[in-house]
Amino acid sequence: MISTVSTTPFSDQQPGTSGLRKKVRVFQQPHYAENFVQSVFDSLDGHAGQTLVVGGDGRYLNREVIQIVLKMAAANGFGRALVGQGGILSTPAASHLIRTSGAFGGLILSASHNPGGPDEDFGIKYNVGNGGPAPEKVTDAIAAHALVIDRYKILDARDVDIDAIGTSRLGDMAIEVVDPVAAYADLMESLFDFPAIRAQIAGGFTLALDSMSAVTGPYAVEIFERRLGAPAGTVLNGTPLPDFGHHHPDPNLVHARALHDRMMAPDAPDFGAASDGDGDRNLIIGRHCYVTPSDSLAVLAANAHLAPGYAAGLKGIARSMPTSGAADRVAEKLGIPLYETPTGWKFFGNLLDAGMATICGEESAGTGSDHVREKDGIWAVLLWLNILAVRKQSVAAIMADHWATYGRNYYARHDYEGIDKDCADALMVALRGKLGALPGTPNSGGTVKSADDFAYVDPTDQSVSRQQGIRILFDDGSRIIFRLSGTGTQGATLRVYIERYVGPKGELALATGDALAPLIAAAQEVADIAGHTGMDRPSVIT
Ligand code: G16
Repeated sequence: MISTVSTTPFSDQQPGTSGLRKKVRVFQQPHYAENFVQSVFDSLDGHAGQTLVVGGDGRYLNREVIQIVLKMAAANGFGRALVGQGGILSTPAASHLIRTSGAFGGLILSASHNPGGPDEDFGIKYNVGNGGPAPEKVTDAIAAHALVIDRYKILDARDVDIDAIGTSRLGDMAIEVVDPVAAYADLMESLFDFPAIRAQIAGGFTLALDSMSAVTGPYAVEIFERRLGAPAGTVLNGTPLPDFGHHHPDPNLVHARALHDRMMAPDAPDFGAASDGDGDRNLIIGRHCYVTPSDSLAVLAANAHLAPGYAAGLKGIARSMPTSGAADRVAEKLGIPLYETPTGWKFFGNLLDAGMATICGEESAGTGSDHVREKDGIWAVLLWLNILAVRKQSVAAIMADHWATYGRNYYARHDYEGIDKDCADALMVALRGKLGALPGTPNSGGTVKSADDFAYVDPTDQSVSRQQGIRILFDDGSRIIFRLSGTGTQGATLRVYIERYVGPKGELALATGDALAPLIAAAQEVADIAGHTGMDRPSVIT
């Protein structure tokens, strides 16, 4: 029987950079998850009788919310739900499943790299039929519905068994519990030269892959240990845990410190990588060689043709605006277009659908291609391994060669976390207020060439997204960018992105902090970060 339950709106259900992310306790309020799920369904047109994909990264509350989603999907007229066994689907695997099943869309339950557990974070994200995150016009509609919602529909029914693979029914809706790993692993095998990678591993090439007790564990064990023959134990922290073992599943130099230290040790493996809560981010570290996400995008784009899935070359490269310009130089050399989008994978979907870009990437440790419509951590690791197997050089040698060819974009992101939201807003307002006066003025970073608030016009549908980050551009091509994170759940996080380009004949082996020191000082001078935030240094540098 379908119940129509009266409810009242919550004022805080506007999706951020990637869906709705809140503390678990916020989601545990009566009607909270239901309101948001109904607001998603109310924003859809034509979903009756269609397929919905449902899965998540296994974090605390995953299983409970899956039951709510299934009962509400049945009550709202979906014809079929595909659920990852145990409620597990990595974000890229969910994207693949949406695409291959012809689903109308999917609900992915994850707060990505944010920590999990009863006192930590949960999230719900809606992906559309191309497998990608809902574009802004959909998330705007969801936000509008959430503000006026007065009822939701849910089936009164027993919980569904999501642990046994097979089919069942929930009211008029069919439920299929599917293997979350196999089809995704097959997709990877179709793109990359598995025999070459397997041969290199058999020849003694060593790997350390940290799944951070999050969703990629089962995927990584299947692909790297079973299909590619890496020794058992290559995958570290490979069992998904609801609280990620009390860790923060964010593959950066702070939270993946153990992997970093192992890769810097005298007896380090040849290649190290980590992925995040829902498996879409990646961290790449060669022996004694950390690779920034922006550099990783550039190297992958420059060498993608070495992998069978990309042998025909790339149609274009897309990167988010704060991501360094390293990929731009690769695009220029390849004679293909480079697209600069706002932060958020959702902005790549149209370019990929239109066949304008093949590879996309972001400074926030995301890289991916047109094989799905999400960023994909394991994909990035496999493309690196394919390139290493063909070039038979170390990661450090490949980086040195890349910089000697294209020059080097020294790059760092400084995060000021947990600051008061009003203070963060005041900093951005003050900065916006002085943009017009900055060009031509000198500071520690050099002379400001131009300053603006990034706006994006999507070349496929002409939709416009404004206020996507403040850019201070210098005469020598250096940049400082300021924006507020859209994925946090507490206070505000100010992100300051700092970049300096040095040509192929310049100094290519500086320590990043030294190379960027004048620009770091300039960021403080221009934005008075310490004055606004009370912090004299960032909480995280990546
Ligand atoms: C999400 C988006 C990414 C974006 C990142 C950073 O990543 O999917 O496209 O780059 O947030 O967002 P922000 O700087 O606003 O915190 P994820 O991995 O959290 O889904």
